[in-house]
Amino acid sequence: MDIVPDVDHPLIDDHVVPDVIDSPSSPTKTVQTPTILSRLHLIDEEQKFSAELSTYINEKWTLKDAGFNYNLAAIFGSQSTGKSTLLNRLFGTSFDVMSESARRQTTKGIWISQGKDMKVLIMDVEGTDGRERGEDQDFERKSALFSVATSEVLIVNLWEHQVGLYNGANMGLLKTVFEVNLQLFGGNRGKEKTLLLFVIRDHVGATPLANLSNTLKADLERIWHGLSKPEGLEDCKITDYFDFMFTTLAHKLLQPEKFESDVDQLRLRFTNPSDPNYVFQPQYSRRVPADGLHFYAGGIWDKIMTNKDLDLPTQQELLAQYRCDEIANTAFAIFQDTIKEFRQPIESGNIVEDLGPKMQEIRGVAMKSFDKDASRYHAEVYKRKRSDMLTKANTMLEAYFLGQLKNLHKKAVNMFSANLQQALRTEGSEFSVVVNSSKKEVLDYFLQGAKAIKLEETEWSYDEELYQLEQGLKDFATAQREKELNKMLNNLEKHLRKELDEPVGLALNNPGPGMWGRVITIYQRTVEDGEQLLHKKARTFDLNQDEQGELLINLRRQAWVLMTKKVQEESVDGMMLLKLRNRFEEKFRYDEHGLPRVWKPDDDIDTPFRKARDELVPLFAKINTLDPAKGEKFELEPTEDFDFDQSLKVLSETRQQEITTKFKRESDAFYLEAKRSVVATQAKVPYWVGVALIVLGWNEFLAVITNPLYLMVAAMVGVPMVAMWYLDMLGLVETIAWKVYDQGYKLAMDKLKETMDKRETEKPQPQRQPQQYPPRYDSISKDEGDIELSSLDKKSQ
Ligand SMILES: Nc1nc2c(ncn2[C@@H]2O[C@H](COP(=O)(O)OP(=O)(O)O)[C@@H](O)[C@H]2O)c(=O)[nH]1
Ligand SMILES: [Mg+2]
Repeated sequence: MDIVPDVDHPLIDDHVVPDVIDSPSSPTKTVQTPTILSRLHLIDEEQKFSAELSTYINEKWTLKDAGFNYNLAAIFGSQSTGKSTLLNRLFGTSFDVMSESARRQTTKGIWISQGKDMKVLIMDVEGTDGRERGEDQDFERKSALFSVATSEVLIVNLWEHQVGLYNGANMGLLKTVFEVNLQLFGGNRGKEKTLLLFVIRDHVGATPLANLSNTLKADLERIWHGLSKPEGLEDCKITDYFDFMFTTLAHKLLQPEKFESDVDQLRLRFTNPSDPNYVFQPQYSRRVPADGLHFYAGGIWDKIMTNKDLDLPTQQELLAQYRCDEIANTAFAIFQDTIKEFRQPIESGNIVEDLGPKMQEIRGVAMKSFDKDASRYHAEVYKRKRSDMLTKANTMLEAYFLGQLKNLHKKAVNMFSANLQQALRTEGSEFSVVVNSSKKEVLDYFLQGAKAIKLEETEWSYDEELYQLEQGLKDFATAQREKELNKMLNNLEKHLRKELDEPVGLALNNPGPGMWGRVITIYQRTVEDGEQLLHKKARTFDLNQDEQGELLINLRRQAWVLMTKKVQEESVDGMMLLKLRNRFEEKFRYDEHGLPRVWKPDDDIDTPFRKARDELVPLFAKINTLDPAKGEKFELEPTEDFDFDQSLKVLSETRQQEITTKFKRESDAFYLEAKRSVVATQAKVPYWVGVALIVLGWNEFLAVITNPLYLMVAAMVGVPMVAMWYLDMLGLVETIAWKVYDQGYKLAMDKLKETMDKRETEKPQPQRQPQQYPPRYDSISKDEGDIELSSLDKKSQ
C-alpha cells in the first residue's frame, strides 16, 4: 500500500508508528516494507463529523461496492492503556501512539482506518481520563455511545489491575453507556446485539482469565442491576443487548514475545470466520452498506450531538431512504436519457418497432441498477422505494404507451379506410363482408400492437382505446356507406335523367292521343332499369328489406319527378306553341302519306282544323297516368314535399286558355291560307261565257276545222297545251312564257336605245361643262371617268 500523507494529522516524528505489519493469515511474524495506512479524523476535537468519510470509503479504502461485506469495530478504554498500540498491532493501522519518552497526549477525537488487507473498519476512540479531566466526560460519553451504536464489536481495553475496581473510570463510563443505550435502543431488544470484547492488558498470569472474567461479569451484572430502566423494560437482561467475550494479553514490555503471540491469536478472531471466537457474527451486523456508512454514522452523531432520541431503526430507515433516493435518481437519469429516443418518432405519429421489448429492457436495466445498490438497505424502505421508482418509470413509459396506442389507432383507421376504398372500387365485392373482415383485420392489428407494448408490472390498459377504435370503425363504415350510397343514388339519378330526357321530349314533340301512354311507358321502363340497378347494389351495400323498399319507392318518385320536370320544361309557352303548330301543320298541310296537301273545293277543311285545335291543347293539360302496358292507372304515394295529383297538372286553366288563344291565332293563318288556295283553284269561267263563246266563235271554229292549215296550226298548239294541262305543267309553261316575254321586251328596248343613241351622235355635241362633275372625280383621269360613267349609265339603263 502506498503511503498516503494524512492531511488531518501529519505525521509527527515523536509519534511512534508501529510500522511492522503482521500478515493476518500467518502467525509467524515477517518483517515487511513499512506502510502507513491512511486514517481519518472522523470526529475532531471540535466534535465535528468529517465530511470526508464517503471519499475515504469509496476511494482510499475501495469499499465502494463492498455492500455489507465489511465490518466495523471500535475500541475504547482509559487513556494511555495501549489502545492505539494494540489496534496497530492487530490491524496494521497507523493510529498515533503516545511516545514513551515525550508522554504527549495524542489528538483527541475518534479516528477511523481500514485494517490492512481486511474489509474491516476500525475506530480508535481517543478519550481523556475522566478522572483527571471532568469537563471532558461529556465527550467521552458521546463517543462511547457513538461506538456502541455503530460498531458490531466494541473492544473494551483495560489493565489487569483495573479489574475489580468497580469505581474505576471504565466501569463508570460503561454504566452511563448502558443506561443511555437502554433508553435509546431499548425497543431493539434481542434484535441487534453488540459484542463487548474485554481485552485485559498486562496480564501477568497470576489470576487466571476465568477469575478475571467472572469478576468483570459480576461487576457488569451489578451495574445493570443498578440501572434505572425505562418503563416496560424493568425486567430486561444485559444479555438481551450485549454479548461478552474476555481475553488477556501479556505484558508488552515484560513478556514481549508472549505479547506478540497473544496479539496474533487475537487477530484471528477478527479475520478468520472459522475461528470459534470469530467476532463478526451476523447478529451484530448493523445492516449498513459501506456506501451508506457516512450518512448513517453522520446521522447518529448528529442525533447524539443534538441530544435527540436516538432510534437505530429510524436511523437505518433514514439512511435507506436517503440512499435509495440517491440510487434511484442516478438510475432514473440514465433511464430517462435512454427512453427519450422514442419521443420524437412517437410524437410525429410513427409506430416504433419493438417498442414493448425495448421499453421492458430499458426499464429492466434501470431497475437492476437500482436493485444492485439499494437492495442492501432497510428492506421495507428498499421495497417502497423500488415500487416508487417502478411507478415513476412506468408513468414516464405510459406516455409512450399511450402515444403508440394513438398511432396504432390512427394506422388501424387508415388501413380500414384503404380496405373499404379498395372494396368499393372492386366490382361485385360486398360492402358488409368487406367491413366485417376488414374490421377484424385491423382490430387484430391494433390488439397485437397494444399487447406488445403493455409491460409487466403495470396497470396500463388499452380497453378504452380499443372501444374507441371499434366505435370509430363502426362510425366510419356507416359514414362511408352513406357516402357511397348517396354517390350511387346520384349516379342513378343521372342515369334516370339520361334515360328519360330524350324519349320524353320526343314523345311530347308528337302530341296526340297516344302521347301520355308513350311517356308513361318510358317512365315505367326507366323505373324498371333503375330497380334492377338498385337490386344489384343492394347486395354491395348490404341493404335490408326495409331500406330496399324505401329506396325503391324513392326511385319511383324520383323518376316521376324527373319525368314531370322534363314535361314542364317541354311545356313552356314558346315550346308548346311550336309543338302545337308543328303538329297542326303536319295534320293540316300533309295528307296521311306525308305528302303536301292540295285542298280541293269539296275537301273538308273545318273538321280537321277544329279537331286539331280542340284535341291538342287540352291534351297537355294533365298527365294521363294510364299505363298502356298494363292498362291500369297507377299512383305514387304523396310525401311532405311531393304531391302526386299536383304533379299531374301540366297546364293551368289560364295557361290553357292563353295557349289556346295564341294557337288559334296562329292556326287561323293556316286556315285562311288553305281557304285562299281553294278559292284560287275554284275561280272558273261562268257557263254563259261558254255559251257566248260557242255562239260567237262557231264560224271561226268551223273555219279552223275545215281549213287543213288552220287545223294543223291548231293541233300543233292545242295538243301540247292539253298535254301540259294533263301533266299539270301549265305553271311551268306560264313561267317560261313570261320569261320569254321578259327577254323579248328587254331585247326590244336595247335595240330601241341603240337606234336612239346613233341618232344622237350624228347631231352636233354640246360643250361639256367640267364643273358639272362632282368634285370627287377631279383627280380621276378622264378615260377612267368615262368608262366608269358609261358603265354606270349602262347599269342604270
Ligand atoms: N505496560 C504496557 N505499556 C504499553 C502496552 N502497550 C503500549 N504501552 C505503552 O503505553 C503508552 C500509551 O500507549 P497508547 O497506545 O498511546 O495508549 P492509548 O492512549 O490507550 O492509545 C505507550 O507509551 C506505550 O508504549 C502494554 O501492553 N503494556
Ligand atoms: Mg491512542
